[in-house]
Amino acid sequence: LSGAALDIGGTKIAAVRFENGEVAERLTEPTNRAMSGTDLVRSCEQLLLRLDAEPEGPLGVAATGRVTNSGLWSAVNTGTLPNIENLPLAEMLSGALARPVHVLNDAAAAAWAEARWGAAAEAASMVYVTISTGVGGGFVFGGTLLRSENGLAGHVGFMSARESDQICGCGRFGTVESVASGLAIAERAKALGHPVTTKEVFEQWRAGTPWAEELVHDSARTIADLGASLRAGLGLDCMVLGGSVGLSGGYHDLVASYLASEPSMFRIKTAIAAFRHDSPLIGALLFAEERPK
Ligand code: ADP
Ligand code: BMX
Repeated sequence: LSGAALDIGGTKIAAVRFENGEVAERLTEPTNRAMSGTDLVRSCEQLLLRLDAEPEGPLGVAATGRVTNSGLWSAVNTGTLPNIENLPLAEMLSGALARPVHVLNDAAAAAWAEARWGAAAEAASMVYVTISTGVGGGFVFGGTLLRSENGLAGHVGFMSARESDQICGCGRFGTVESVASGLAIAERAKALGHPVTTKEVFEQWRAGTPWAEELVHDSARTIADLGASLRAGLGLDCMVLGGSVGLSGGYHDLVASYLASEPSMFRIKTAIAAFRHDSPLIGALLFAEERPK
């Protein structure tokens, strides 16, 4: 794998140049969620030009939000990214950088990397779930990445969760994202009188602090429940966890422990993303290079 990839997340943007499967260079910057869509794309262009002034070959892009078949990029949770609506992301980037650009949803891209080469390489069917700023998902069945015309396929973060009593930024009541995501964990901590980062909530959880334990357990139980529901609905073999919350030490084991209390039929096998934080980048570049139908 050689070439460039861009990952636009709700918290950070990463641009990486791969050479023979290794990371040759990485540039990151925080995502300015209040920026206009055009300015956000411009800042991505600047990052990519710093990475590679004379680029060759396709650029793979993994972006938070939905990407329609006609290439329009929109936030689903407009509470997270209020200014991203119907932006022709691939067209804008390919025009500015003079190279072919292929855009996928970030979790769909990560699913592709993990299903092809990573933790689910042996599985006939899989879901990748990122627990990050939001909660996203991507499905690969028998070597095919699930996609839909409206770009919504895979958005498991907007399915229902029994632990949530909140209106989600997507407009739905009681979603997985509104209880399990990094942003939700920090917001819930603040509401309990603890205005700390999600990482600090996790540190408090590891130190045995009861309020933090409740929040981390609610998140992990929700993801376990989601995995069991997806297995019931789709018969999936494997759920791969990624994102900074999903990869946080001890989180995967907690999800697995909640799944252990499900009837065996619904106990989906779980794994930690083999490519860790780089799954979306690797999947986006691989997909851009191969362009499977
Ligand atoms: P993005 O959503 O931009 O793809 P990440 O996967 O890094 O980025 O997820 C960002 C979320 O993860 C934020 O809510 C952040 O507070 C949280 N986070 C970052 N590091 C940790 C950590 N070590 N443990 C738990 N949560 C973390
Ligand atoms: C949200 C949604 C998904 C995305 C997921 C993870 C938006 C802006 N994003 O559910 O498209 O896959 O978050 O994204 O509506 P991340 O930024 O948390 O990595």
